[in-house]
Amino acid sequence: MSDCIFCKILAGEIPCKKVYEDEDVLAFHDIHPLAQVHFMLIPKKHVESLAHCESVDQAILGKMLLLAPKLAKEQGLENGFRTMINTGRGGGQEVFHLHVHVFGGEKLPHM
Ligand code: IU
Repeated sequence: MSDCIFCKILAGEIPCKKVYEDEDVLAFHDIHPLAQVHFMLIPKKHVESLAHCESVDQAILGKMLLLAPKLAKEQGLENGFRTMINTGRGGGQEVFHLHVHVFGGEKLPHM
């Protein structure tokens, strides 16, 4: 998707602070962190949102969720972390390329 900011990050056209990369997934620190540690996992395949995922995307969704605790631990989040997937404008999504937020560090407020 030529006008997608995360596809541009994937293409190396926009720099990012990389956390992890493999053939399917990229993880990088959020440019406007909302917690001491705040990074995102995105699929390399452009999928607009969780609501646009289909059964063919099951493996990549599972992969991102299984990577989240591993990467969180590597980022020093030994005591836990929070994941968030904003979906659609009503869900607060601003970048329309599926992403899983991971937050942690200081104790997060309950919500
Ligand atoms: P949201 O779930 O769509 O609201 O989250 C998008 C996030 O992408 C948001 O936290 C931004 O700070 C973040 N982000 C980024 O890390 N790098 C960018 O170039 C842009 C947004 I644009």
